[in-house]
Amino acid sequence: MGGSALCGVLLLALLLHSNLLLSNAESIGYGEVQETWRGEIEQLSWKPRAFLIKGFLSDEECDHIIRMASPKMEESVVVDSASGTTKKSTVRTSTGTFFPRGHDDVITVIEKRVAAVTMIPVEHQEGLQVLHYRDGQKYEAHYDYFHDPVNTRMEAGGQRVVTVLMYLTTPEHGGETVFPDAEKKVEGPGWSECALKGLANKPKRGDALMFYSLTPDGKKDPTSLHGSCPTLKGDKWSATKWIHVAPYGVPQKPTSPGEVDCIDDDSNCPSWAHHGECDKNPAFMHASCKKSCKVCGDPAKTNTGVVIDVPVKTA
Ligand SMILES: O=C(O)CCC(=O)C(=O)O
Repeated sequence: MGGSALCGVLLLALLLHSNLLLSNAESIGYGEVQETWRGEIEQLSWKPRAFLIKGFLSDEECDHIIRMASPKMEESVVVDSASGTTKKSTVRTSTGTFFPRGHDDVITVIEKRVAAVTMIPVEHQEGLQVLHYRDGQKYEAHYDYFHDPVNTRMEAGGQRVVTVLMYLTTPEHGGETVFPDAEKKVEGPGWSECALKGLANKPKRGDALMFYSLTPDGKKDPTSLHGSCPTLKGDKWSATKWIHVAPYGVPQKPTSPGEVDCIDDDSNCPSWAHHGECDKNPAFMHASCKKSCKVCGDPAKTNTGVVIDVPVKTA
């Protein structure tokens, strides 16, 4: 075979190979992953299983999330293990807000990218939690997996398996995400005192930290204990995706024939309604949690025109 013919064959093989990669990427998840994002992933630790994904978000995506979140920020809450409901806590002093899955086009694209890197369908993701820390604000070490039976119900997605923590800004000092019980620790200059107590990662705008809360055999991984060190200089903004072992937010079935139009689309609606989300976030809640918000049968209240949670599709 002549040189140019050989080149042609090699080129064809390369094209076929890249098409194969593309079609694999498009079919990840129950829905479609239309973009073919490629990035650099650095393995940070085996215990916990933690990876740094460099350049996961663009500057425009970081700015979009901060711009959307800024007017909605409130004092952060944590989940109460005994009841499974949320409560204010001193362990988390940041402010925060939350966007339901599929909130807008930018968030939808990011969710598909999270599905691609975790290889877990979008339908297993919770909404997007956005946090803002400054002036020493922190999040004490905690586990992302649940300890209570309420939040681990299979209808609620079961246990959280993996977290993708995206950094939207680069604080000047502090604000590291720290794993105090990891098998190795960071050392050397440049880390805050808190970060030196464990394995730590410095927030860098656009990067994402992916770590598993469960071991490969499905057990809770105690080395996934983590927190946010105090942000000592500058501002830290982060956006978190918690991903469950099963689809999260599966539509609830009506309880009687008379309730056909009066249902909650998400098993978390009663808890959200209990915490005042019907008033704080009416556009989403009146569309998705009609039963819990008691807005059934009033088209003025239910036809909000907002993008609501991505419906669960079967494979
Ligand atoms: O912002 C951080 O570095 C930690 C956030 C966190 O622990 C969480 O969202 O579960």
